[in-house]
Formats: sequence, C-alpha cells, structure tokens
Amino acid sequence: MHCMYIMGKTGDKELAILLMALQLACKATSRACNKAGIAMLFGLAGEVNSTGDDQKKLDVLSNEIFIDALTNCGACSILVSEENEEPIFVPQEKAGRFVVAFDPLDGSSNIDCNVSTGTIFAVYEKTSDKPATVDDILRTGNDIMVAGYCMYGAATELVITFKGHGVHRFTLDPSLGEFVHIQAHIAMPEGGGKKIYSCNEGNSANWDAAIKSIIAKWKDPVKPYAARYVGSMVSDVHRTILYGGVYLYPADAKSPNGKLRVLYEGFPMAFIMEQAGGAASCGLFKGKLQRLLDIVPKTIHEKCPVVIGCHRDVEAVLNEYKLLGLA
Ligand code: AHM
Ligand code: MG
Repeated sequence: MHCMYIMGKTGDKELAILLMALQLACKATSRACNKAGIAMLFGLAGEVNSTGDDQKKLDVLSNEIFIDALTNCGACSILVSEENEEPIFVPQEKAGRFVVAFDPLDGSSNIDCNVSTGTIFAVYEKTSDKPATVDDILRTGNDIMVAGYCMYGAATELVITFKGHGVHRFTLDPSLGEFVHIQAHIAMPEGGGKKIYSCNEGNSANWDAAIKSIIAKWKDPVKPYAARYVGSMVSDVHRTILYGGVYLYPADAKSPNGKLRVLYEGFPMAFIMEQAGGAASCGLFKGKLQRLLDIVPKTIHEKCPVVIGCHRDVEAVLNEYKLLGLA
C-alpha cells in the first residue's frame, strides 16, 4: 500500500516501482524470519562478510532476496550491500535511475534467539544520465532521497521517509500480505520524550571521557534515565523515535570509527531521525564534532560513530565534549 501512497505524494512512477521491489523483499525476509526455526534457517552459513563478520544463513538468504528484487525491478543501477565486498552493478539493460545501499538483515547476533532484526536502506538518485559509477553512492547523507527500515519483530513494520514528505509507518498485515499505512508524519515526542539511553555499556572502559561522563550523569540517583538495549539497531532506533531518548554506538579506544557502517546503517537512520524531528551526530570524530549526514564516505563499507535521538539528549552529549574542553 505504501507504494500507492508514495505515488500519490510524489507522482514518481520509477520510485514507486523501486519501493514495490523493496517492500516485496521485506515481505520475503519477514516470512523467512518467521519460518526460520521450522525451515532450519538458524545458524552460520560458513562464510565471512565484507566487514569480517560470520554470515548467518538468514544474512545470506535475505541478501539474495534483496539483490534479486532490486536488480530485476528495472529502477536501480548500483547496489551496495553489507554482505558484498564490492558494489553490484546492475546490467545496463535492467538499469534505472536509483542507487541503493542496504543492510539486508541487521542485528545478526539476535537472529538465532528470535529477537527482532531488521533491514535498513538508503536510496539516492544517480547524478547524471551516464552509466552509474561508485561515486553515485559515495555522497553525503544529505543527498539521500528515500530512507527506511523494516523491523522483523512481534509484527513486521516498515518505516520510510522520502525527503520533504515526512516519516511514515506501515505494518504488514499477514492475512492480506500487504503493508498497511498506520501512522503518517511520525515525529519524536515533544521535549525529547522518555529519558532512555541505549548503548552497549560493555564497551564503556574504552569510551572517551565525554561519553563516560554523560552516561554517568544520566544515572542520576534521584531521576535516572532508563537503560534499554536490544542490540538490533532497527529496534533500538524504532523505540527511540516512538518513545524518545537516545541511541549511541560511539567511537572508542579500540574502534576509533565506531562499529556501524556509514552507508547502510548510519546515514539512513540519521536521515530518518532528522526527518522525524530528532538529531544525528557522530560525537567527536576525527578531531571535531560532526553532524552524521555531513560525512563524505570514501569507501563503501566505511564506519562512523553514531549518536542519534532527541535534541535534548544528542545536544547533552555534544555539550559534554565542550564542558570537558574536548571540542
Ligand atoms: P551487524 O550488522 O553485524 O548486525 O551489526 C550491527 C548491529 C546493530 O544492529 C547493533 O546496534 C549493533 O551491531 C550491536 O553491536 P554490539 O553487539 O557490539 O552491541
Ligand atoms: Mg548486518
């Protein structure tokens, strides 16, 4: 249903075809997640992906589903997937106007215990009529045209934003096999919403002084923030948008660029967060405080630190760097 909705809003038929392909791939991945136990789809596939992680069977299957849907829809020129070392060039006879970066199944560590996972994607328009090159995707996040994620949780939900048309929420109705539009123009709660911080605190010994200090402040003995961490970015960001608070995967002494990938994790989630009225930063990255969407990636699997959520909490993180004289 969302394709019709988007067609109605933008009148862009090729974009509607692309979104039709994306939603089909989300539905097929949702079905694979639902049936994983029965179909023996839990466990490792025996390969390692572009960033050196062990691939799960469902990582491989969902990646095939997305590549198949996107290369055959006629609307894409280049695909970048977390699971493929190199960009995928769509054959010229099937090539279209868009380039897409995606993580087909994010939250791999949660697959085998049936905790929610998700797909994350960002869509750009090619910069010229010539055949696309990798430069069509190595651009700032400000150039994103459409970003979205699909969460495979208690229900399958698709959240999508297309520049200037707000953030929209759809739930898969399994009996109909369709995404039903359930909420238009999602906005972060007024004033920042619930006081929740979400991060892997197991890494705290290696964080910089500002991150350590702001998290310590949020453990106020009288009015503490709540800590919530699923460990699947899609679920943690989804909760942050709907309830409020902040999600962080900061840089640390062991991983100076953080863990999350710019093109298919950082950028799309930052874009959605800003479109929903929130903020997205890297914190202190390469010597300065940086807005996440302003990064210009040089390689397709590059990483960046992520601090995204309501203005109240993202600005508290940035202020902490200033208070400590680090920025
Ligand atoms: P993945 O692409 O290997 O699944 O890693 C991305 C995930 C995010 O969804 C999540 O926020 C983060 O990695 C969790 O990492 P950690 O297990 O280090 O807390
Ligand atoms: Mg992943």
